[in-house]
Amino acid sequence: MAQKKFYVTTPIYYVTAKPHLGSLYSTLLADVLKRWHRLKGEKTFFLTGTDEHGQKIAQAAQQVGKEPKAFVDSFVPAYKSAWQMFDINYDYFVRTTDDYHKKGAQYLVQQLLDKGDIYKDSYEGWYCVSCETFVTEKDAQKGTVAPPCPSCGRPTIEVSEETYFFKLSAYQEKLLEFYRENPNFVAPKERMNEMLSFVQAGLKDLSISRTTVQWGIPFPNDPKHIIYVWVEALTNYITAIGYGQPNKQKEFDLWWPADVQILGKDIIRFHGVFWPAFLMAAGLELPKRLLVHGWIKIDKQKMSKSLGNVVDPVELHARYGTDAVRYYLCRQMAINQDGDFSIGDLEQRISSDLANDLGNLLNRVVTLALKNNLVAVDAPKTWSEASINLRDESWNVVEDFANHMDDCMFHLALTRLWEFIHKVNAYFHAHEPWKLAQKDQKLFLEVISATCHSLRDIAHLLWPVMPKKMEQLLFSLGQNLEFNHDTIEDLDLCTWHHQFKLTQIPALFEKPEPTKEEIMEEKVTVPESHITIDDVTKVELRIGTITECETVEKSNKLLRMQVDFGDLGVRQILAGVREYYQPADLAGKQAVFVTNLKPRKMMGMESQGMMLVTDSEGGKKRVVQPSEKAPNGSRLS
Ligand code: ME8
Repeated sequence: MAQKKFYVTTPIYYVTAKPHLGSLYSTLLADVLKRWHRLKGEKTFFLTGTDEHGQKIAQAAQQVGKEPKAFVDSFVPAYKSAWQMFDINYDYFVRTTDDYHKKGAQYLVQQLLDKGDIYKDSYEGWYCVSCETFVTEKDAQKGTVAPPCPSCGRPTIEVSEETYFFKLSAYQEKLLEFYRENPNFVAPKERMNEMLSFVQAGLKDLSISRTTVQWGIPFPNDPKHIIYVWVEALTNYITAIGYGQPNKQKEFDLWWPADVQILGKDIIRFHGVFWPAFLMAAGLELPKRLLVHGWIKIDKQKMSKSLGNVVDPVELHARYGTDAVRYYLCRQMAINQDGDFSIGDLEQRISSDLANDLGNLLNRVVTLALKNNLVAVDAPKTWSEASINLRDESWNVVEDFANHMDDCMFHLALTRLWEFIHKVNAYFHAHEPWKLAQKDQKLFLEVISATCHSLRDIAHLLWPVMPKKMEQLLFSLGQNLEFNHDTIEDLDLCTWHHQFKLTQIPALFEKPEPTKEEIMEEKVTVPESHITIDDVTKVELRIGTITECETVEKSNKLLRMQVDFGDLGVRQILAGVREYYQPADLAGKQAVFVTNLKPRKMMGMESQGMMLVTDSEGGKKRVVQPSEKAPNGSRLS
């Protein structure tokens, strides 16, 4: 069977500033996808780059008194070094000022001219320089002279110029037919619907050249015009792999069409409507899938260069390192939704998911084995029922994980994998292998081997997200990640017959040191003895269902719970009841919580509420529960 190919792209970024967390996010998703397909044995190609022409760049350059080319040149190294810092393993970096790109873009426009899909007329209307968009009458706010841009809200400018139009309206039906036949063309579904309604509302012909802007690629046979920046920018996805270059036809045929094109929801119209129409007109295949992700927000606002609220990936890297940030972005942000960036969440993920759940497990198994002089761990010939159950679970996990990854639902894949990591921890602890070492050598060896096998599977699956750390983990087990395989089956996951040669390595993940403010937060405040009714109504008491409950590493007091508050969402709450309850006693139960308490840090983790308990006989604390089941999130009064 011929090796499958996988071609993934990111948007090409406007180089008016250094990259920020939003640009890192799209680029990281492409890297994770590339690595996932590489892991499955496919031949992969990952393209990213920079969008360097147009009025926006020309204006930004002029403001700092630079020539546009010198201006863009000054930013490109910052992109390349940020991507390197985060182990972004792109195959090619396209710049739209590159010569082959200029020729390829002109070639595409020539195809549309030859087809008779372009005509000359004049454009009178508004233009948003920041989005490089013609704001049509349909989009404009009625009655405003120069309406704000419907996408970014900035003021538009009035434009009146001779222009070439592309007959976009002629493609309306063809596009609708294509969407109907390819319902998964855009993921997630909500975005597909958004695009459908835009096209159904009627498409107008699109202006595709400018005469009042010079910084761009000359229009074929009419250099007074430059090609509209979006037309040539979109073309990067094909020029970078050889389009318009006769000596690169084979390369182009190998990679095109793209398998996944990643973009943020701001630019879906360009990718989901204009781009397919250009490709149809040029007689080229359409990309197989557009993956449209939501915004990373700061304080509920989109993070963007122009709002000046951007998080610098370089600073995050300096404090938390490559893989922790990669993991956080993939796990915390649901791809189909906007997500708020928070240092608290990032640190909590590092402490609990990475350092506690994963790093400690590796450290414990290796330390314990080596302490008992077990360096080479052979797989036992027969396994006990508990180990077989764990192995069977690893089969399920690999299947579920693969389905989520193929679906580009990274957060779901990781959530599923962490359920397994919790199970491996539970298996390890339940066997108390530190006692077995003296009592039952055979079972001791079995527990060490089963844990190592589980860790081997976990490390392979996690490699696309945290490549360096997972290579270190595998090294500690005496395993290598080899890339001479053709299918995921060749990786021999979940087949528990491997031998491990253990080496102690430094802790995989360090818990972040709490900052001064966090230490202050942990202090208990003493309540005043009398309060007024206003004070009482200030306290929001609600019913929630504990959907997950688990112990907290190194704490003999705390239990960590996920609590469902209905419309308020699911929150993490820590409660000091471990002495009185096992996690299983509370999972699935309803209880009463204070839900408007300022989030507090405990053992480096954030608690987003407080569970009410009462004293009972023998000084035992008991959870306060409603006498009958109440809707999640309902308020007590
Ligand atoms: O639009 N959250 O470039 P651009 C998540 N040059 N992703 C974000 C983000 C945020 N807060 N902010 C930006 C352009 N992005 C054009 C693209 S492609 C042919 C031309 C990401 O520098 C997201 O992918 O404004 C968004 O679509 C892209 O950066 C916009 O980058």
